[in-house]
Amino acid sequence: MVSDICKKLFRKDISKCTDEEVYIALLHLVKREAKKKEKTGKNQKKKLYYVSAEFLIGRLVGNNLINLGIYNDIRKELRIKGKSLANILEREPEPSLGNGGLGRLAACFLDSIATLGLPGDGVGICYHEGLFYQKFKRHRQMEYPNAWREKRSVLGRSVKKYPVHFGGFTVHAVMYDILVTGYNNRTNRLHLFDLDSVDPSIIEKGIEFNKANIRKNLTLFLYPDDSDDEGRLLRVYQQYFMVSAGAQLILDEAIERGSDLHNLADYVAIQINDTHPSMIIPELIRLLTNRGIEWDEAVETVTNICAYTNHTILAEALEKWPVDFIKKVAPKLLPIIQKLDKQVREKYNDDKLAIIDDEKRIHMAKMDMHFGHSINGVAALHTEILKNTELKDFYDIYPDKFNNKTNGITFRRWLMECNRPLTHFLDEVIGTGYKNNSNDLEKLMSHIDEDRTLKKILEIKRKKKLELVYYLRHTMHIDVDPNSIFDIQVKRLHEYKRQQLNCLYVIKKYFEIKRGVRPKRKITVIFGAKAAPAYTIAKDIIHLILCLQRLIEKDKDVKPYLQVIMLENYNVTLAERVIPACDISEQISLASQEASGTGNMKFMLNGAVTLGTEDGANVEIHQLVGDDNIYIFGEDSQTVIDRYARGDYRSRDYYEKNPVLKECVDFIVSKKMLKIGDRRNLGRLYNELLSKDWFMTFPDFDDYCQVRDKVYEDYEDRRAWAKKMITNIAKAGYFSSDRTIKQYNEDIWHLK
Ligand code: 26Q
Repeated sequence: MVSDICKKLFRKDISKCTDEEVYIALLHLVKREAKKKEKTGKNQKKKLYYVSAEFLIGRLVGNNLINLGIYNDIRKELRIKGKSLANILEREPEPSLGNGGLGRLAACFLDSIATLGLPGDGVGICYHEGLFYQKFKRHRQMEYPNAWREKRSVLGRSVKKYPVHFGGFTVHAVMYDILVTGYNNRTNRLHLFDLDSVDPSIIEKGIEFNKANIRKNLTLFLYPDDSDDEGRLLRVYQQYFMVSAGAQLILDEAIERGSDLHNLADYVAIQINDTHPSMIIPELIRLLTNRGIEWDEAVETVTNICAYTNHTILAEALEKWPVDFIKKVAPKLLPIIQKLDKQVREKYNDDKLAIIDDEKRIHMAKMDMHFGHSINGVAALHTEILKNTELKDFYDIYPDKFNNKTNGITFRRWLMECNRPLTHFLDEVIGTGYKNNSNDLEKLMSHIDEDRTLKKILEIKRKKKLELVYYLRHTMHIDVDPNSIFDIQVKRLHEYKRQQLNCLYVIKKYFEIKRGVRPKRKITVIFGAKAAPAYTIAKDIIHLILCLQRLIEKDKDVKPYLQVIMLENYNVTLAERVIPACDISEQISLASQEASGTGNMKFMLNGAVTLGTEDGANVEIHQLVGDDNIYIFGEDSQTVIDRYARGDYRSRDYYEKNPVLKECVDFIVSKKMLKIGDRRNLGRLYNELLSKDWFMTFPDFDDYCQVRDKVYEDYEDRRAWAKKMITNIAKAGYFSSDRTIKQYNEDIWHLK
């Protein structure tokens, strides 16, 4: 198949083609085959639009080959011609069009929507540069542009263009499409909007650029911060650009499918991925009233179409835009939002429920909750916290709108693509049914006492560890002992995720080893994380990790027993290498703070055992695998929530009462550390922990250390450990995003 395309494109036999040429041929092949599975036309009535500022899709060619069912054939075809498919796929740049969990979830959802054969497209922004490329220099994070678009890529320019009216000027959004293949099923699309006038030459040092020139910078960067203030206005421009073009597309397509706009809710469902696309609500009301629909009817229709997902309880992530921003960016929306606010105030006469507060800020989530028909959290605990605490006022007036949709992951990428040995083994032992019905993984439980199965599962883990060792050796020039325990924490860097707690344990181990108390087996602690460029403490934590890495590497006494690695530029591609090689999955957020987590699910599916708090989806993992197959530590969410409410946490009290903890914390600013690192960074982090420790690492420290030591002890009983691995894999079926999407469809979208 590829051979024919090579002949046509390059007029030579595939064996004479370069890898680059074969890659181009694969792009052609994938697009051609995917298009054959598109279902357009009038026979489909209702369609879903998943609107999101982020789609962290990762590399697509290999994934498409799997979903199209031709991966093995192509691999064989290439092998006969002396080509390695795996090597060729390495050539693809990763589209990193997201920050982390929320963006990756959107990508998993598109895969599942197509796999279930549902009509549903993504709508987003075609950033030129994905999330910044991270490098380490002098033990610090440096940020660089991360271009991913090439002349020939998975991206295709469409003929569709939509005007977007900003205050004072109009631009034209151009639509680009990426084909989204379902596994043995239909093809949908991801529509990404771009602006022709955007100009990459305005990029200055690193990822700095002129934030004022909207025509030149609008879609240049994925705005990388979940925390800082700079560029907030640009972010609002991006959001309005996306939803205005998206809303026009949605209406056009609905009319094409036969809607007269009065019955739009029978033709369209919109899922609003956190508050980033919330302006689609007033924008749709605007467009409908412009086209002759009465105000009340327009509001009711839009309410019936839109549904909102909340991904976080962190106050700083709940978007509140100043009225002046909207006046500047989308002046036509302001009167609409004001009218909606007035309606809410008249009905409820309660400031807490109002959309616009007394500081003239627009609460996007509040608009979503009043003028959408569904509000969902992303894991059982998260939804309960929303109902009882964060969004309680809204739960009181709209109890029926609230529902939970525990997150999931696509098994195509996070098992079949990234762990082929495990996939083959499962095929052999339980058949291939689990690929369409993930609950079939449970069948593995009936093999849990077989020596062969236990041996095999350990072998597969070893193989994936060796692959990672090889990769780290050849790309990052790091030597890792494959016989060591791989203890891994990879995720965005954020204080609430508590990479700093992991560091405190590392320091404690370091002291023990120095004193001659050595672990039975070497421990390799692996981190991977990007910090928002303006998030100072997060960057200080990266500095701490890199300093520890260096310190231990240079210490002859400690090095044989302990290694710390901070992976550079952690992204989806690297995740696919790291996760299958993991023994212990660190999911140690402060209870109540991690809405769900999805990395936890990916690790579990690949046979890692979780060391975690009762937070997010960890709670559900715990329930599924039982006490013997997960390691839980720390205070529970209610204790944490109550302590926040009392406001009486004083980290210094813990520090003063606990000499072991004190020794570890003090080490951050010890002579040894200051010889490697910078006093400003390490001192700031030390002070932050002592004077604030907002995410309460100290109260969990003792328990964490004890439980983590127990994990290492248990690891030595290889047979018992293999059973834990098997149980985790067998119970991971629940976390397929196919299940999540079925639930969204049954409860919210109602697509046929
Ligand atoms: C908001 C305002 C201004 C600038 C940036 C932002 C912003 C950007 C990104 C706020 C939040 C995000 C991303 C949030 C996110 O990734 N949340 C994660 O979502 C996952 C999928 O549901 C969950 O599993 C994680 O627990 C949650 O942290």
